[in-house]
Amino acid sequence: MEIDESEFYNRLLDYHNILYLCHRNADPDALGSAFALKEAIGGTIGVIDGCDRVASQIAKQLNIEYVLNPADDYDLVVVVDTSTLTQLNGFQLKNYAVIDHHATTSLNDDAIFFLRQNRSSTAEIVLGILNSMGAPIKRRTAFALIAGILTDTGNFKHASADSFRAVAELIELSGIEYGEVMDVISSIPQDVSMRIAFLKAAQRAVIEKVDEWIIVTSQVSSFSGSAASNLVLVGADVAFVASKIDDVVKVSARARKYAINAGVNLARLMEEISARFNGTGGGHEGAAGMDAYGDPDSILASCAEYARASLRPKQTQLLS
Ligand SMILES: [Mn+2]
Repeated sequence: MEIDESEFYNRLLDYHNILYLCHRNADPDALGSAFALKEAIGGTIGVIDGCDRVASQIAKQLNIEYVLNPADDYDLVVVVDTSTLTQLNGFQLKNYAVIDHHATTSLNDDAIFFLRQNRSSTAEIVLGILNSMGAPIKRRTAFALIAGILTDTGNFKHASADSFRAVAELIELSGIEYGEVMDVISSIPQDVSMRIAFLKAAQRAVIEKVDEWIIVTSQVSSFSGSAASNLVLVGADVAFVASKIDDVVKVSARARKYAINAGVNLARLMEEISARFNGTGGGHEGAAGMDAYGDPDSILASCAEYARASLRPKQTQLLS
């Protein structure tokens, strides 16, 4: 049976032992929504298989406790932000309700009751429930819901007016600062040694401009793959980052889509260059790596030269 926000809340009050169940690899929308409901109404959060990177970060930051792969011994299971049964990895649903924002939720058919709204995130629907029950919006709840809205809208890229309104309301009611949430969910890793590797990769970057293309090489002692991704993020079209560990030179490469379209194929590049340096390499067109032997500077120079030769001038690419 389909019901509205206040009815959803009233129905939940009939149960004493509620499990808020998130889909596998739970994202911030699922976890944040489950957390807000648990805080307001009581119950337990369940997660199938674990949380994704950002949701794990939020769980850590807010001290959110959840049960991993819970058993079905609850009075009611509230399936959160989930549209199909397969996302629950075969969890046996008996007495359950659904709260979700996806267009079609096949789970609704057998649910005791469900709340579905056409929103950008489940978090926005949960805010509606909290408002209808007159619940105060606490900081942790606001943090979790804003994180859910932000990630489900791709940092507002797919946001509706309602999403902006919901975030504004959450900030206003809780006193939380938007920047606090952004700091946690941004792509910057929390790991200090990883951040230092990124900064060193940028500091040691050898930047080469070929026509309008930018090819960057650098060296770090670890995290070469993420460092190469970051060099692309800050401006490189193609980036090669080497790490020398004992005798082995590990090179990671990343390329922007534009560079791939213009002829760069990092998988082939890594295969060929690694063979020249007694190693092996491969991967994908836009992300590849190798383990080789020799002088890191020479290996990186060979990579850059190969990339240079593969790139068509940008004009040609635009006209084709
Ligand atoms: Mn969602």
